[in-house]
Order: sequence, then structure tokens, then C-alpha cells
Amino acid sequence: MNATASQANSLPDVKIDKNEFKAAVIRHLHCTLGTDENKANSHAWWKATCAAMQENVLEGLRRTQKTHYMNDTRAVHYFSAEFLMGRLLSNNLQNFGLYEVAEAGLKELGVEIADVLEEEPDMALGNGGLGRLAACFIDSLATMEIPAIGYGIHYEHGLFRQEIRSGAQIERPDSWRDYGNPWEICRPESTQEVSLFGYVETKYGENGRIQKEWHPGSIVKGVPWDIPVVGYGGKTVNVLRLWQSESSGYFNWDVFNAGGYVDAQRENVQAETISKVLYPNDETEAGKELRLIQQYFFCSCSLKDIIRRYKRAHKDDWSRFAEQVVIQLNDTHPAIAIPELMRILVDRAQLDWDTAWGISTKVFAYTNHTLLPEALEKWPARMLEKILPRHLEIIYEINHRFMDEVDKKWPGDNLMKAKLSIIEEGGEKMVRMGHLSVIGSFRVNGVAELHSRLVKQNLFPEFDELWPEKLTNVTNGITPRRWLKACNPALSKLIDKKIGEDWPINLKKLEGLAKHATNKTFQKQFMQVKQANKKMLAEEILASTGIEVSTDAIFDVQIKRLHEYKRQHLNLLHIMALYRRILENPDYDMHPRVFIFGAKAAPAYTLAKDIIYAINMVANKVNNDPRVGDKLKVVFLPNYRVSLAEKMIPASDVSEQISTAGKEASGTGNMKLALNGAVTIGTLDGANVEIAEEVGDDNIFIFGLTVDEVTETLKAGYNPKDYYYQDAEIKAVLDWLETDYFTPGKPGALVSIKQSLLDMGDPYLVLADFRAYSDAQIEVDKAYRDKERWAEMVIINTAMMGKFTSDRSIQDYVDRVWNLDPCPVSRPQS
Ligand code: CR6
Repeated sequence: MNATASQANSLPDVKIDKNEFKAAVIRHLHCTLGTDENKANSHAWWKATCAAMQENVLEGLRRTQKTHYMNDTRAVHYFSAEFLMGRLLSNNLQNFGLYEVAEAGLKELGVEIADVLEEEPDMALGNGGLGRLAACFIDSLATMEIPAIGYGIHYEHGLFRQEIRSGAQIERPDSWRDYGNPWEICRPESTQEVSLFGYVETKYGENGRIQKEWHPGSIVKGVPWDIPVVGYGGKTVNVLRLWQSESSGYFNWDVFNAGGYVDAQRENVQAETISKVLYPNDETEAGKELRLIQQYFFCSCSLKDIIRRYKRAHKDDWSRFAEQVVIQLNDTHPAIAIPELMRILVDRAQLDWDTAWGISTKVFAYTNHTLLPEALEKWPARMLEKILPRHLEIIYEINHRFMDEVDKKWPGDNLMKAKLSIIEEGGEKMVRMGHLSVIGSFRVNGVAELHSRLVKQNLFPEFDELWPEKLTNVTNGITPRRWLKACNPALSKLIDKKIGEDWPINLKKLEGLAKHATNKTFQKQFMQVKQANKKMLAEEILASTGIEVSTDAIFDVQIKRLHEYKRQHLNLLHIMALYRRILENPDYDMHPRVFIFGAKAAPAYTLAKDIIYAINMVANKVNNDPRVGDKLKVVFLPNYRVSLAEKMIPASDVSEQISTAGKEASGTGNMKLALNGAVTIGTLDGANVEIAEEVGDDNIFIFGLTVDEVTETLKAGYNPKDYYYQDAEIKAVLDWLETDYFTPGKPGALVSIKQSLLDMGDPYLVLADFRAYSDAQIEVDKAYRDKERWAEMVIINTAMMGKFTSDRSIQDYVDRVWNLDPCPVSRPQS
């Protein structure tokens, strides 16, 4: 299945030795940083090490770009408003096969590599799963030697840094490049200009053809920054190109002349603000003018960049454009690229509409990442008209022609037209970006089997009927280079010894571990690694929260954005129930457990912030209650991010994947945790379903309502109060929230959670699933106490995660969507 990856790559071959590496680091310490070994602090060592690495990276980049240019290859362009890259040094070292060389070299210079790596700020240009998926995908694309470019926004501030003060989340600005980022390269020579606002003039060309001319009210510059993306083996080095906005200093002459002076002033967005900050909303639509401008800004820059490159080889011959270019739209955030390409083809290149549409609909493919209605982007037509007047016209034209098609299929069916139209009428006229994406793309995919089925059945059933070939599935994946090899070196080495070293590019090989799952010696080795990882995490927990935890306890981990549908509050209610059971019966029989959370809440999502506060308040009480001792601990690790995930995941015993069935499109944390030997407790939602298929029912704890049962329950008129009155434990725990037991002197401080569950109708069925969850947790407890049985489960989980490498996802995209070939880049003989 991973033919491309395994063909294209052997294991990373070491190109430079320790002494050369040391010399390069020292040279950069002296000549790039102007310091020396005696004065340098960890930060300087980090920068010098990055600079030394960057020499190899840039050589690979040059070679790759030359190879791609010479071969004039078809390439995929991954358009994404988010790339959650995390740290790059350790990854780049690993991918070049130089990690051990660097570790030993630095040691000889008196420096610990771990301290150096800790200096690197995370590149947090994303919110959560969607952004991290984009980062995993570009890693796989480079590893599989596929010509690819990632296109996005060079946010000055990525996702906010989370601090916890008196239990509550405080947001602080993230500044990932305050002291300069050693990996990025500015390319001012490839600057693009982007138009905004203004008006459209209708003219008649010489041939009598109607000609549209957009007179923009404002023009901004987009300056590209390139981040090299090193494939495993260090052969292909692709690029992530991120656009930064700058003022163009352009005077709005046209608008001024047309008498729009006041408008011109009002519409003059401050150019620099466009790429200033990442919107911190996960899933939910931001609904802001600036957000739409951000989307258009990076799409327009990227399209112009692609076209510039295409024209270098093909001049004005558009006939081969769709052969050379495929653009993957990561959610609807870049959907505005569709009318932008049409505008360029029709207004600029003067192609007729049908030719332009023929090209455009062979270029775009769209990935849907959610069914949550509040996350499906819609923009007021009025807003589009103001910011992008020509694009609105084009969208109307696309829609008009599409409505004709609908009429052919369902003659005279106006309800159907209203349903499928890009324009939502009724209240304020809205432009549905999801519909635009489906209509303008040749392929649409969901991100897990279950999700893709629901996309077909519930979200876009009529589109599926109209174009039966268009909707498909590509199950998400994760890069095993970062999420096992780099983050869990001890386990990686154990695996290397057992099954050889090429599993990072052929993850199905992990299945070779399964036959050792019952082997006592191997179990012991595997669990020793887990224990050592738990010790490291315990130290981290102590350092960052002051909480002491026992590594003999079960480390039960829930890490993901905070959202009601992900149900961190279900976890919390269960913790409270356990606490109550212990108070009522000091001999309550359970294996000690540490519940560990990591989660950021969108700053405006009050209930999500309340849940964080509640977790911390409950933690405070439980952790300091002498009646509880080591049996139960609760830890909320602040500022959850990629680099923290890399420490938590290898140390986890239990993986909490407890979303309401039908709500989590896929999940990817579930894959990372299972890959590192955590056993899942989860609902039949998203990719959990496929994880269960791979590991088998005996090696996962599935509980709760299925998608169909959720639907039935809601249809039957779900009343959470029934559960409240019928289950004494649920009642006691919810009532507890209303007292000041956890918030001394502040009764009612946690009441919003109870209200959301009882008075607001418990939209995510927390109470309906509580008992099943609690029972499943009892099963987890039992299973853990049988050491051998648990070790077997853990090993099987790691062994059966082969399917979830992002190399497989990329291969699926290649086969089902992109239709392109790898382009091997040779490395110089050393
Ligand atoms: N929030 C899904 O919710 C999925 C990722 C990547 C999400 C999550 O289940 O794994 O995308 N959706 O496909 C959106 O961001 C819209 C996410 O990360």
C-alpha cells in the first residue's frame, strides 16, 4: 500500500559525520550568531544547530526544485488556512538521519540535545486537528517524493498561549518568531499583489463581448516566506509557502475618481492586520470580515504564484493547466479560490466561461472536515459584495448555471433548487461556501469512513445523486516520523530491534509485533518503556503544576480542543463520581488513576472555559483530599500544543475518545495515542470505528450510543432530566456542581455545566451516555490490573496502527483524487 513511500526511500543515509556537524555548529555560533562556545546559552546553541542543519535542508531544497522544474511535473497544491507544524529541529534531524550524530556532537561540545530542542518555540499556525493534519500531510508528501507545495498564511501570532490563573484560562499572545525563526526564508522577489473592495465596471469589448473590469478600492502586497519541508530520508525537500500581508502604498485613484473618497477611506483595511493573527475558533465559523479577507488574501497570492510558475513553462497556453495543477482545498476556508481562478481565467486571460469552468473544475478538490452546522461557513452576500464585488458576480453566474443543471435533473422542483443553491435565501442572503466547494470541485472527500458516509447521507445527499462519482472517503492519518520515531525514541528503538528499521516508511510492518504480544520478555520490555515515559511526564507534571503523581497509576489522557461535543465534561462527571464513591466507601476498589487533560477553549466559548475552570477546581479538591490519597489525581496541563502532545502521548495508558457519535469527523489524536500503546476508551465515532476494526473488539473499550441510536434518541424527544431523576449518582454529581464544595465561598460557580445538561437539553447526550461510560471505565480498571493482559492489549494497539500512517492517506489521495506520480530526487554521492 505504501508503495510510493517504500520505493522512493531507503533509510536515511548519514551524509555528514559528527566532526563535520560539530564544525558546522561552531562555525554558525561564530559567524552567524557572533558568539562563541563559552558565552553561548541554550538559545544560541539551538540557533547554531538549526543553522547547521539548514545547510543540508537548503541544499535538498535546491536540488528538489531543480528536479521538479526539469521534469515539469504535475504537482499538488495544498491550500490551508492552518498548518500546525510544531517544532522542526528534531524532525529535520530525524528525517536527515542525523539525530544521533547531532546528539553525540553536541554532547562533546558540552551541550545536551534535549535542552537545545526545548528552546524552539512551536509553530502554532493552526487550531487543532485540521491544522495538524495539514502538517502531517506535507511531511508525507515530501517523504513520498511527491511534488507538492503547502500554501497558507504567515500569521504573526499563532494560536494563543494558554495560562491558567486560579483555575481559569487566560489567553496570551503567541509570538513564535519574536527572535527570528531559523527555518524560514523570505522571498520578496515572489511578492504578489491582491485587490480588495471597489466596484465592477461593465464594458463592451470590440467583439461585442461583455467585459468586466474590477476597480479595486485597495491593494495589498503578499510577501512569501518559505519553510522547507524535509521528507524522511532527506531526499525531497518541499516547501510550505506562507504569505505575509504588507501595505502596497497604492493610492486608491480609481475609487477616488469615481467619487468614492469616503468609501475608499472606510474600506482601506490596514494591510498589515490581514496576516496578524490566527482566528482561535476551532470548528465554529468566525464570521468576520477580516477572516474572509485573510482567506481571499492567501488564495489569491497562491493562485497567482502557481500561474506564474506555470507560465514559465507554458506561456499563455492554458490547455495544459489542469494537467499540471491540482489544488486541494482544506475545508471551505480556501473556497474563494474557485471564483478567483474563474476571474483570472475569464477577466484576465479572456477565456470564455465554459472553457474557464472546464479548467477550474478539473483543478479543485475539496475536503470536508465537519458536519457541525455551526462550522459550515456562510458569508453574507452583502459582505462579499463589498469586499469582493467581482467574485460575488462570478458566484452568481456559477450558481445560475448550476441551477439550470438542477432543473434538468429535477424539473420544476423549486424546493430542490432552494436547497442546493449556493445562495441561501430567506433571511439575509448568504453564500454557502460548502455548496460552492462541492460544485466547483471534481472530488469531495470526508476524513473517515463513517464521516464520509454521513457526508453522503445527511450533508450532501442530492449532490451525491447528481454526481455519484464525486463524493469519496480518505481516512485521516498521522506521520509516524514525528508521532512515534521522534517523540518516543525508546519505543522506536525497541521496535527497530524486533522488526527492523523501515517501519517509519512502511507502517504496516508494525503488524510484525503482534506475534510477540503474548511474549513475556517483550511485554516486559514494552511496559518498561511505557513506565520510563510515564516517569518523564510525571516530572513535567510536577514542574508545571506542582502536582505529584504516581507512575504506578493509570495515566488516563484526554487531549484535544475543548468542545461540548468532545465531552470533556463527561470525563469530569465520571471523575466526580469516582471521588464520591471513594468518599462514601474508603475501601472503594479501584486501581489508582491519574486523569490528565490538555485543552484550549476558544476565547469566546464561555461554556468551554467554564469546563476548564471546573476541571481545575475539581482537581484542586481531589488532589488535596487526604481521604483520596494516590487513588485519584486530576491534572490539567496548561498550554496544550504539539510539543506538549509529544511528551504526553508516549506516556499515556488510556486514550479518551468520547465524542457524541456522529460529531467527531475523524480525530487524529486517537491514532497517535494508540500508536504509542495507549488503549482507547471511546464511542463509535469518527476514526474510532476504524481503529476498533484494526485492533479488534478485545483491545478497545467501546461504549455508548451509536450514530443511529443518537438520532433515534433525539427523535424520540430526549429528556436529560429522566436520567437525572433515575440515576442517583448522576443526580448527586450534578447537584454537587451547584454547591460551593469545589469553589469555597463561591456557590454556583460551576452551575453553567449543570444548566447546559439539564435546562439547555444536553445537546451532546452526556447524561444518556454516562452510565455506559462509567461501566466501560470499570472494565478498563479490571483490564489494567491484569498486567499481562494489559501489556498484550497495548502491544496489539501499536502493532495494528499501520493503516493510520499519513502516507496511506496521501496514497489514497493520489489514487482517488490527485492522480499524480512521485518525482524522485537523487542525493549527491558523499
Ligand atoms: N476540528 C474535525 O473535527 C478531524 C480534523 C481533521 C476537524 C476532526 O475530527 O480529525 O478536522 N474539523 O480532519 C475541522 O477543523 C472543521 C478538526 O480538527
